[in-house]
Parts: sequence; C-alpha cells; structure tokens
Amino acid sequence: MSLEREVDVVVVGAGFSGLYMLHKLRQQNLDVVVFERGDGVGGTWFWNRYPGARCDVESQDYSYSFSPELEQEWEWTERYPAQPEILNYLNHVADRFDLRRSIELETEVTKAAFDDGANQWLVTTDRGESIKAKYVVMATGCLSNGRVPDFDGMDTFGGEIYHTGSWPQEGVDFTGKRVGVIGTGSSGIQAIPEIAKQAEQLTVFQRTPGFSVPARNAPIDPEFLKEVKANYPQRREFARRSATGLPFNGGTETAMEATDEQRKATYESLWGEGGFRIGAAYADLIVNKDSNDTLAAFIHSKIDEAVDDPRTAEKLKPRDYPVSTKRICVDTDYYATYNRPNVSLVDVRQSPIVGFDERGLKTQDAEYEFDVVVFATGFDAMTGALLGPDITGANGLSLREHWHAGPRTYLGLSTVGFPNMFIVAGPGSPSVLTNMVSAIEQHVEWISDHLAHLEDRGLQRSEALSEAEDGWVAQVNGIAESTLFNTANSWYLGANVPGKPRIFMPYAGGFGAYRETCDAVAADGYRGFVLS
Ligand code: N01
Repeated sequence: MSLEREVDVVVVGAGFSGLYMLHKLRQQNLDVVVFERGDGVGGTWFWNRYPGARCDVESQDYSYSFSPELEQEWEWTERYPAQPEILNYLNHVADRFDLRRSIELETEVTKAAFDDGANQWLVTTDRGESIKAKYVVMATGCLSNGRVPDFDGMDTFGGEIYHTGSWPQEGVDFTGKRVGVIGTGSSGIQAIPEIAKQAEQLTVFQRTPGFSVPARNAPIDPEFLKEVKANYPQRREFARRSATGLPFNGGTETAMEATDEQRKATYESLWGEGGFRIGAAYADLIVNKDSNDTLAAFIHSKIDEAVDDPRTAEKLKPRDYPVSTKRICVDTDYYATYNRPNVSLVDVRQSPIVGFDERGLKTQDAEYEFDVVVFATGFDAMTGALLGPDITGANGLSLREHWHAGPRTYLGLSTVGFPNMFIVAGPGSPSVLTNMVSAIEQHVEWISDHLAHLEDRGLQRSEALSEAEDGWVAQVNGIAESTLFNTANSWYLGANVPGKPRIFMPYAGGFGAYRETCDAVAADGYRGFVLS
C-alpha cells in the first residue's frame, strides 16, 4: 500500500514530547501527524510497566506547565507518581486537548529522506506508507531503545524472558516462580523489591552496584497540593531558571568547606527527606572527587545499616565510580530486600554469566534454574531511537554516518546536513540531567517558535552551520571534562553498549544556562542556523 500524503510536520513519538509538540504546532495552524510505534500514547510510560515503576521526580513537578487549567484540574495522589498514574495523566492530556485524531498508533517510522531540491522530507513507515513533510520532529525519547545483552543459548531457555522497558500490558505474575533479574540500575532497583514480594525465589545478577537513596514515597498531603496549585506560576518559573528544571537549587557551599559533623547532619537530613536531592547537597560533589567520596562513604554506611549480611552489604557498595556519575537510583526498600530469605545476590563481575540453557543460566561458578528471567539491562540511550530509522539528509548523508564517532548537534536541537529536522531532548541538551518534562517543554516551545519564525517569513529551510555544531560539541565536551562524569562507565557516555563511541552525551552546564543560550540564539535571528 502506498498512500502519498503531505503534511506540514511529521512528529515521531507520542510521549511527553510528541504530545506537547502536536498541541503546540496545531495551535500554529500547522498540519501535523504523529507516528507512534506503541498501541497507546505515553512513550516511556507506555512501555515501562514493570512492577515498582515510578518516577523519581515528584508528581507536582513531573507534569506539564503549559496549561494552568490542566495544572489545576489534575489531582496527583502520591509524592512520586507510579507508572499507571503517569500513563493516565498522558491519556487525559491526549483526550483533553483532542490530540488523538492526529496520532497514528502502531506505526513505526523506518526511513526519512530529505529531498534537497524540494526542501521536504519523505517519511516512510512500517505500514508501507510514504508521507511528505516540510519538517520532521524526532520526539523519540532518550531511553526508548531497550537493550538485551546477547548471551549464548538465550533462545534455548524454556522459561519466560522480559525486559523492563517493554513490559507486557497484562503484567507478569511471579507467584511461586523462580526468578532471575539481571541488572541493578534504576529499573532493577525499583523492580527487585516488588518481584521479591511475589516470587518463590529471586536471584539478582549484579555487575555494577548502584548508589540508591530512599524515595520515602507516600500519599500526597492535600494541603501541600493546594499550596502548590496556588503558587504554580512562581514554582514553574523557578524551575525554568534552575540548573535542574526543578523548583529548588542545590547547595551553594562545597563539601570541603563543611566539617565532618556538618556534612553528616546535612546528608542525614536529606536521606531522611528522601529522593535524589542528596546528590546536590554540596556545590562541588560532581566536580571534586574528595567531596564526592564523603557522600559515597555516607551511602555505604546506610547500606551497612540496612543489610543484615555483611558480605552482601559489601557487594552492594559501589566502589569504582563517583556518586551521580551514573544516575542516582531512588528506591523503596531496595537494600532491605536482601534480608529476605528468598532473595540472593550474585556478583557477575566475580563470576560472569557464561550463557543460558533450557533450564536457566550459568555463571562461571554455578548454575541457576529459573521460570522467569527479567532483563533490567537498560537502553541504547539518547541516540538509539534516533539511529533506528534510516535517516538521510541533504546530499544523501546518513545520520548514522554523520554520528559515526558519536552524536553531533547544535544545541541538541539540530544537526548539520539535516535541514528542517529537529530533535526534542536530543544529545547535547540537558535532558536526562534535568526534570525531563521541563526540558521537553523548553525544546517544544523553542522548536515551535522557530517554525513560526520560518513560516511567518515564508522561509523554506533551516539548517545548522558546521561551525556552530563544532562549537557546541566542543562546549558540551568541555563542560563534561570539568566534572567527574567521564570517570564512570555510564549510559550517559554510551559505555553500556559494546562498540558505541564513548562521548558524554548530555549538556551538563545546567538547564537555566542552557535556556538562556537557546533564547539568545533565537533573539539573534537564530544565530548558527542558515535560514533560506
Ligand atoms: O538501565 P541502566 P535502567 N550483564 O543502564 C546491567 C531512567 N529510569 O533501565 O552498570 C550484566 O541504568 C548494568 O550493569 P553496568 C534513569 O534515567 C528512571 O535501570 O553496565 N549486567 C546495570 O546495572 C535510568 O538511569 C527511573 O555494569 C548488565 C543495568 O543492567 C535509566 O532510565 C526508573 C549487562 C542497567 O542499568 C536507565 O535505567 C527506571 C550484562 N551484559 C529508569 N548489561 C525513575 O524515574 C547491562 N547490565 C526512577
């Protein structure tokens, strides 16, 4: 089947980014179609339905700010929203703003090619359809391309296999089952305590322990929510200018300026509050290893307090990377889960997994039989979803070629040689280091203003300049080099994907500063872009 359609904009993805992008562009009277591979909207929150899936940003801040009516009418129920609640929220947004009529579900974009002469994209989907569009917006998410390692013999395993990032909609019943979980990042750390409550036996295979802090999740106090709603404009404005897209600032003092007692009191207080704010307790935690070590030692002491067996506690302590250089995990009863008689921990650094067979998996030292194996092994982050489709720009250059040594963007929004293509929360933008919803809103608004600028002036084409991209890439790398980020084998650096170029992908200079740069570029007639 080949239907030739033509629209103004193709948006790829119907998560937080795609939904808002659609709403904004429709308000500008552009004809927009959104392609979404899932059979529902929600993006990350559509796919990540594993038990315990919950956001680590508080509900009232992990929400759109563009509609005061939406802000007032939606009632969050818990301090940290669970996946079903966020998915309900996004479905409500889709209905409330009448978005569904422009969203085509179960449709994956497989190809996009720029026609240099016509200044137009030809987008192809897995339904065999081709559609012409003046602009393409990639709203494909930073963590949407799940990774399952390729262990020998996996296809011979007779039990069930799941990945946390593409969890079955009907759920999984672990009752009475022998379960293995591979991976102890944010997803594993959230899923493990929940699976442990159901499974007969749970074995966790850990390669690198995470630094995890308690969420202290609880029902939202209605009085607190009332106060938030009364002050939303100020709260949002603060977040828009802050380093993290959240309505608070980190500590301004350095950890080295504080005494041991002061540091302990600060860490205790933030540990008691719950959530990842402890990672920003002092201004120098992400730049000074000695300072960072004080927080690492504090978290190690908390692991000792929580875990009964000293050998297990020791295995759970991260020793080879600074706190926050891999994303801090936020959990509910993670460490205490190892005190349960049905849970055990295997260190696969000491005894690597050698492969699967029909009954389970083997490490160098032992064999394990399972009914279910859960891969909590993460994502090909930030670039995976962008390099999935075959994208070719002006002069037939492919995006895979342009990014062969790592992603290159101007402002994380645009890449040289790919005119009229924009990325929401792309590599080179603050995205995953901030409150994603704040980052997404800023990008969507910048892109829609940019398209309005082009349309108002009858311009056909917007393309980033090489020198602007080179300068931005150098700036993003330079900022990362001034921090401890490059010292960890994190997905921020692509280190979790064998063969992926090792480049620190997000912009670490702070969300507020980044917004100012983007605003200044726009005010300067879109400096660094050629508009024609
Ligand atoms: O993925 P990860 P994730 N053998 O890459 C291990 C967001 N998120 O899905 O560190 C054995 O962090 C791997 O080990 P190592 C959040 O931004 C947010 O958990 O590579 N183990 C690691 O332990 C987060 O950072 C929320 O040595 C293997 C784990 O699998 C991001 O998503 C909740 C392996 C993967 O951890 C990704 O989190 C969930 C192998 N071959 C996710 N390959 C919240 O909002 C990989 N591993 C709370």
